[in-house]
Amino acid sequence: QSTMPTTASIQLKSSKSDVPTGVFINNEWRESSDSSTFEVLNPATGAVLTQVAHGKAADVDEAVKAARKAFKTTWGKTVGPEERARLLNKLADLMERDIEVLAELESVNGGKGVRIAREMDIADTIGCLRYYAGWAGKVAGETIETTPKTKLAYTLLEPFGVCGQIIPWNYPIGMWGWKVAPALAAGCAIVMKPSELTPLTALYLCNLIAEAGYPAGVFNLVPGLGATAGAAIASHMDIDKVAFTGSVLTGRKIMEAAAKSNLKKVTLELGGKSPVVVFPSADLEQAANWAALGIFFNSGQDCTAGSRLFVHEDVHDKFVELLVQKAQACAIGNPLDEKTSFGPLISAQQRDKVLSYVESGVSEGATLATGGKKWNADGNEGFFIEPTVLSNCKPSFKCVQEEIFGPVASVLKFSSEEEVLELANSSIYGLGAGVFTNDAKQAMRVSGELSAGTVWVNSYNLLSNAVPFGGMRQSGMGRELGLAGIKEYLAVKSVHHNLGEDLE
Ligand code: TXE
Repeated sequence: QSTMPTTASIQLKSSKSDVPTGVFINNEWRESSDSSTFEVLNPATGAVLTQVAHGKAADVDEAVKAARKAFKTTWGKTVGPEERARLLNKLADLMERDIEVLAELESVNGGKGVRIAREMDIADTIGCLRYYAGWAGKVAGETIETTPKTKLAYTLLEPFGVCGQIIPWNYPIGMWGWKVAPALAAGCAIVMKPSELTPLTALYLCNLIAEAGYPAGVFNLVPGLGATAGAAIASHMDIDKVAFTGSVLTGRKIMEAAAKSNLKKVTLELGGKSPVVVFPSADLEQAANWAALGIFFNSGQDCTAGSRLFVHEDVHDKFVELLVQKAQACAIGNPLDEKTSFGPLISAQQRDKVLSYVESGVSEGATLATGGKKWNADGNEGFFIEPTVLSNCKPSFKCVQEEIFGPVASVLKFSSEEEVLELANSSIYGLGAGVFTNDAKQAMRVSGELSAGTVWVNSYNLLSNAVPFGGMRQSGMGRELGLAGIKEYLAVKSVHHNLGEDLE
């Protein structure tokens, strides 16, 4: 716990990058209030990358004051929608300029294949900033007829105010973008806490926010732990809304803290145990490709991971054979290698949790069709595990019921549409679902019956910045992306305007 340097020099592929490691308030860097720090690791090697400032309640408090001031003065008073759009586009341009550093940093800290980080995570985030730049000033209220000639009623959509945003480690830049873009387009001010496991790209992006020309205090970043900085955001009396992505357990704590403090508005994007249903008429090769993407993309650390695979008995054995092939073909390796698409899990703890689910599946009677072990190249200490398929699973197994958040597909056999719908929908979660069939009527029927925030037909895990995303039941509340996403940052104000009725 030595005195914190304000930047760290991080070794990337062929050069080093200076990354700020402090608390970002009012477009300036500072140490945390008690000068404490926490360690950040490279999950592919287990090596310490740097120390980062450990923000506490006092830092969150300072950040909220800065955000409130910006909201009351510059940002909330004099900066109009066209300027908000220009700034978002400018920020997108700066991300594009620095895309290589960002991609390598995301790869080194998050364990993602660098090409995936560049072409998907970051490219999509740049798109998200531009998409919401387009909405700034275009989400309007309505005029409502009440009493003809004498009264006019209308609604205004006003920025919610100071928003807390707490994000996870599985898509550090992606979740940054989903939170920042709609909030800034709407005119809110932000106090964000990145995951303690992956703060580096969020820290780097602060400098781009200042360079883009955002007024001081519009965006503030307090790196820290959940129990310290995170809890302080959730229970702060002067934060108007908190947006969270992460586990159900933590989502519950955030709602509770919001309820016990100032009843701030809460939006939650939580976990999932998403079903993927393969009917006999499906193109099996395609179904296996998408299903493999659904469970192995991002090494399975994906809230919509298609982790419960229901396969019709007529095609079951063939499908499992194909899925095993796809699992074994995953490009596992050093994330900084352009070819790598399957990196390590984020931490030793996460890896051990995933392995314990594999063990429990096997002990309950599942067949380990492939994978299930740690994977280490050249004796490195990274947190890799092999892509894994557990077949012959039963609905009661723990590996079928609980979110694993790793590259483990649990395959179950079914015989009728009615039976599989019942099984697919019996989960506390309702985030994603997939259906593979070449029968168009069946596709309509089943996608209508699957209870999830997003249903994919003959594909999986495809997202668009223009299409709302979010969960049902314990997968969360509220929506991100699309028009629905910006509306979560706008409050409806109704104005009754009296034009002529006088009281006697
Ligand atoms: O998540 P947490 P963890 C699931 C996944 C994973 C499990 C545990 O199943 O195995 O969660 O991961 C902050 N008040 N998902 O422990 O705790 C924390 O600092 C306020 C699914 O890493 O939910 C981080 O910034 N904030 C998920 C963020 O919450 C708190 C993505 C997420 O961490 C807090 C990640 C508190 N009391 C994990 N405690 C998805 N839906 O994509 C922690 N945090």
